[in-house]
Amino acid sequence: MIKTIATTPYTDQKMGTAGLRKKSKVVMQPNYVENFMQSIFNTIGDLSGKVYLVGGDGRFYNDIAIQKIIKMAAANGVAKLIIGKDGFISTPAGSHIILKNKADGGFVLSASHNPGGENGDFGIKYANESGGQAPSSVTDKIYQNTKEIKEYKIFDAPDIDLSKIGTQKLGDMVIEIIDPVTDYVNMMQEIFDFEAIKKLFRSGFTMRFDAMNAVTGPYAQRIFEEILGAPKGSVVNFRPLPDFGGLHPDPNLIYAKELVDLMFSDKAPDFGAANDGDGDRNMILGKKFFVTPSDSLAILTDNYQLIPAYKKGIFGVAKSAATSSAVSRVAKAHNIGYYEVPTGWKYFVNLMDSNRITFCGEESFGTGSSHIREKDGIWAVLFWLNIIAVTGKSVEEITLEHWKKYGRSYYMRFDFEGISTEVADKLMADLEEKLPSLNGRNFGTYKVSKAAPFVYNDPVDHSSTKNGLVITFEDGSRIVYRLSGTGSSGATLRVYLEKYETEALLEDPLKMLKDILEIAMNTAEISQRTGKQKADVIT
Ligand code: VG1
Ligand code: CO
Repeated sequence: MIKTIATTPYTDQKMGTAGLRKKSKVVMQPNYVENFMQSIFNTIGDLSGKVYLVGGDGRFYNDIAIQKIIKMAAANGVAKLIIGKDGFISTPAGSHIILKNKADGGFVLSASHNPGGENGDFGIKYANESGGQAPSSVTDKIYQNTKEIKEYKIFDAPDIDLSKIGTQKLGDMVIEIIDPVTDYVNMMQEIFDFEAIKKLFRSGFTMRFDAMNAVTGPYAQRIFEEILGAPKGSVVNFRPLPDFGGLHPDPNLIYAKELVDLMFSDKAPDFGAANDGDGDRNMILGKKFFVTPSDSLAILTDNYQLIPAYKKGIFGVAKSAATSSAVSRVAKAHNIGYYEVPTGWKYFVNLMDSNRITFCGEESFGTGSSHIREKDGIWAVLFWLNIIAVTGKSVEEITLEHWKKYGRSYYMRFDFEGISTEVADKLMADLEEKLPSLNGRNFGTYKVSKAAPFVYNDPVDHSSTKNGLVITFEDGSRIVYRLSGTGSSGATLRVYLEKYETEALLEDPLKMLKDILEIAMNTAEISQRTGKQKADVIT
């Protein structure tokens, strides 16, 4: 019943910032998923006794890819698969299942915040036994394997029914179908003060959670409406759809438009939040008020004592280099460890495993803690609700008080999308060459204090990673340039800007960052090289 099928390699199966991410049509090519999965299995080696989690965000091709993975796992000698009912699991819930069951890893079928559907994107995130995504040292080996693969193994059997919770077998492999929501909900109840949040809703507090027709709908309905008592209808777009109902499930001011329009209208509820396709990103809004993810990380960290699971104390905190410096000031005030890593959650995993950090976050709407090894959208929403419940303050009040205490890092990100890879690579290479000559140079009132690539030396495994180019000015303002590693075609240049202010706390970020934006555009010759006068997406 086990078939060995001859295949030829694809040359593009390299994992990026967070797994393999491609156009759905690319993944639908013959043997594409099979080659990739076999390469992972080959890289792991002996699979006897091994247990893996499998599930996805429900996007187009989830159902087909998952059946291939199940049959290949059985053929390759995997002992057991734990699978979310109907093939669904959010990225954070998946990480939790891996840790809780001491599994050897997992596969989350998602292209995260990228659009779905036949003309959208598909992806596979590969986690190892840490519960976090495999490090580059491993993904490099897998990529090597994909370039040499000659055959794969697959079980010749009918599709497995994923709709019933319980245990079944395929050959010698055990398949356990689980409710993907229950364990996750229990974990959240252990972390946060649910009683305080229930009381908050009983007092008339209102919220809107937009699941963007992606995986977190069932989690959000269970937690916010059924358990915490938010009015029915508080969770919208709660049904996971293969094409996300045409939405782009990226929770930011542009793509979560319906939510943003409501929150900036006179009908705004007290609190608004959204998650991305696979449930690891979050956006936090108050009435007519938006909290940047960088500020959110700083505010959560500053308030850790209000949360039952953290009140006895936390280890340090980490952020990606591109994220604003806001949390660094909180770390200093609380006298806890502080780390800066390259973009991508996998770089936080060693820091969590070695008890160096408890919280971490990225400017790209990712926040989380060491309760799992992925960022966690619903966790961040509950953290905010818990703070609001205990302090009785609004999102805006909490944020303004934070700025008064610590100052404000005005922060924005500018994305230049759909650039040819050649142009983008050359822009970065030329800019890197130019950096040393910028040291000490004046741009108007801004003086460069340091211009260099960002290099991270992991204190745990001693690997070294270069990611992005950073220009720092004497007043602490910064420009970070890097190329996206999650796109499915062409290149996206991301330009991250920040400026620190202690007096003018209520200005328009674009106005505050206008001069730095001009310096960033000119220094990298963005318009000349890309033909774009302005960014395609600004967040
Ligand atoms: C983007 C973000 C990064 C995030 C990654 C995965 O990567 O910038 O911060 O970790 O997406 O997010 P890039 O390389 O395109 O900038 V998601 O929600 O996969 O899981
Ligand atoms: Co995601």
